[in-house]
Amino acid sequence: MLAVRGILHVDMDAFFASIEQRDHPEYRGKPVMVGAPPDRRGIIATCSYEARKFGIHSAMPSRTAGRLCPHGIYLPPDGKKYAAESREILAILRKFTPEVEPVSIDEAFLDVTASRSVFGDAVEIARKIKARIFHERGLTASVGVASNKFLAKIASDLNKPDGLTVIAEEDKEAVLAPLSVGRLWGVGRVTRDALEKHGYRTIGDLQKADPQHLRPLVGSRAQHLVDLARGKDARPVETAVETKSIGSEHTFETDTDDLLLLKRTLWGHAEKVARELRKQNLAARSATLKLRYADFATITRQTTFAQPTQDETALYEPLERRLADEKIGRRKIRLIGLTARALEPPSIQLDLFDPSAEKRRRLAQAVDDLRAKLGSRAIRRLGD
Ligand code: TTP
Ligand code: MG
Repeated sequence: MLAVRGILHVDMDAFFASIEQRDHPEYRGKPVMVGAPPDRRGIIATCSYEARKFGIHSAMPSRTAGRLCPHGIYLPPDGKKYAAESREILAILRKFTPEVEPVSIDEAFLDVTASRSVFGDAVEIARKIKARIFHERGLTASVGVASNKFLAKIASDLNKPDGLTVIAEEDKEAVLAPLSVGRLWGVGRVTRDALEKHGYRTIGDLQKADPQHLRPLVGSRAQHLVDLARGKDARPVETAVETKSIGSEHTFETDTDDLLLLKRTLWGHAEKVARELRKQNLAARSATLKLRYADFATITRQTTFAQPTQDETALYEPLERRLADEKIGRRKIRLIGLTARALEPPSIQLDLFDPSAEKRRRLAQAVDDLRAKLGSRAIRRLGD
């Protein structure tokens, strides 16, 4: 028999509000609403758990919230800050497996089936993820652990905030049974009303149902819904990379034809981009060199790597050759840039075939960690 999959669902607690409480200690322990102000039209995006005791929730009109909790703290959303936080959290998740599927700004699925031999069983990995998010980002997450996506998502919601909930294979039907049919994927208000009208109120009611009897209500989805109700869901975690490219560029104070200066600047870009790739745990399949001449004419030159890389030397060398091909000297350069493209989670297996790449990766990671601790000027690698 195939081993049971290890699927995690990670969902941050009161995400926008928790970030504000982290950044403003004076808001901690208090009802915090993020969204439109209480005296204006508009809604609350989310609120802290302290505010939920007043009956406030996401998508509630701000004026209603204002009546329920007049002395609460009302803050405008800072979308940029939340998106940046989301990327930091995803980077932590990708340390445990490349199989990460971001679902929204504060939630993701992970398939840790193959990571278990490295990090411990799925529950242990869930614990480690929660601890890292807490220590590195100062935020709490709720994590669900199960054998598939549907169950993991149900699980992460069962003990919020700061929860870690496991749904074991042998318990899955019993855990699902009391929940409303509205919790099943694909069951919106209309389908739920139709099901309830015919006596299917809980998931337990559907577990016993004959798909033939459901067909008039939900059509071709009948069998699928009964499977879900019984905790069966074969959908894979779909790895997607939302960052399309990572780049760095520099405009010189005065236009230059100094090849050494151009190369040194390009190396600086390669270092910066490689560091960001490692931070986001991504590797590039290709990279481009961008040159803008004094007359603003702009060219790009692309290189494709034999293997996806997050290594500065690998990024730099082919582009240095492209730069040399450009016969700098006839026209001066105004800007030079380097962009890593076609990003994907690095393949651990591929690295194993090239031990020197893996060694360089580890050295680079160690340098990054030290730099983060000591400040970027504190340590320089040979050749910097
Ligand atoms: P959720 O995960 O639904 O909510 P949450 O993280 O605030 O709280 P919980 O502990 O229950 O998970 O959504 C994540 C973020 O998305 C949330 O912080 C704000 C934003 N959001 C909206 O802007 N509008 C909405 O209607 C919802 C539901 C969320
Ligand atoms: Mg959340």
